[in-house]
Amino acid sequence: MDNQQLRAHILSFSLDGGPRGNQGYTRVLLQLFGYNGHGKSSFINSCKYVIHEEEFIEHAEAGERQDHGAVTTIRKAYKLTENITLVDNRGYSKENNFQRAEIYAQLGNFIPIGEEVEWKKNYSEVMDKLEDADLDPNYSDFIVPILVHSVEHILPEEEKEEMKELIENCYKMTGIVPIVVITKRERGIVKNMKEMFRSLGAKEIIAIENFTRQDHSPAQGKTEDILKILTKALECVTSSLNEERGPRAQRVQRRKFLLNYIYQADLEQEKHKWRQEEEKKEEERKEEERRREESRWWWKLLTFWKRKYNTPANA
Ligand SMILES: Nc1nc2c(ncn2[C@@H]2O[C@H](COP(=O)(O)OP(=O)(O)OP(=O)(O)O)[C@@H](O)[C@H]2O)c(=O)[nH]1
Ligand SMILES: [Mg+2]
Repeated sequence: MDNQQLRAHILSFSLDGGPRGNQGYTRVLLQLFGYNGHGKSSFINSCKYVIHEEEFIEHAEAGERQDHGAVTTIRKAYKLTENITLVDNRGYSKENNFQRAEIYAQLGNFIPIGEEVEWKKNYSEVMDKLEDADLDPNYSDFIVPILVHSVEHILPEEEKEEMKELIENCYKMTGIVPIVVITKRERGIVKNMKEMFRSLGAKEIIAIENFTRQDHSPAQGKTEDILKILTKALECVTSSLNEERGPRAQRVQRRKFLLNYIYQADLEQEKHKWRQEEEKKEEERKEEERRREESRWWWKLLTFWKRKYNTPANA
């Protein structure tokens, strides 16, 4: 298919086309996630540009912060077509387990769209947030996760295991292996990055160059890559809807996984605190021992000098 045909296919996509109908889903939600500054917001602008616009518009604010913090902090939805919406989730840097739980909650749509995402630090804070969101549960969004990763960020060995777990858990939360979008393709070796993600369990990996405020001159190749990602995402939806999905039962299953994850994160944090306290106590005990040893030493020295100089000369 050429770009025009791909565009037409995306614009006319409907959830009702399969043999089992839409199974209760009314829209496709493309959930973007990934590290801060890797190009999630730019990807949204690129999608809007290639689907609709004559001119480039920055719908989602994109940029870089001096302190490497997140530019996007509010979880926002951008309607792409009648049936497809993109969600710009809050990016992360080096997350702890509670931040991860919130990423999973964002991915599974357990956190309302349109709200500021503040990373929570403990069990009760995360649980409060989830319970508030559960007042109005959403069963009708078909979620396709899209992991956005810059080719510039080569993962150190210790982060690879975490990324693998993230990909696996993302599948558990959505039923779909995330599509990996490698951004800034001209700034690194795409082949190596693709191999790395494949070794971590990713199946669909597409490298792109986003349209940005600085560079948005029309380019067939760039447009095609972005249309390919959207087409891939819709293929996932179609093939998934050929199977029985059961949105409600799935949501219950995912909620269980999430609660268990938060519980484990809490246990981990408690263990970590306990270990830190034990280490502190051990340090204090050693310090006390050292002080006692020192004072014993001084006492011995004092006794020695006393004996030596207090002894009468004629004794
Ligand atoms: N050259 C190039 N620059 C890009 C590309 N994608 C994004 N950028 C630039 O990278 C910077 C960060 O992009 P954003 O889209 O704001 O990244 P983000 O993932 O939304 O970041 P947060 O909201 O902070 O999590 C911006 O200056 C973009 O112009 C790309 O494919 N190529
Ligand atoms: Mg952003």
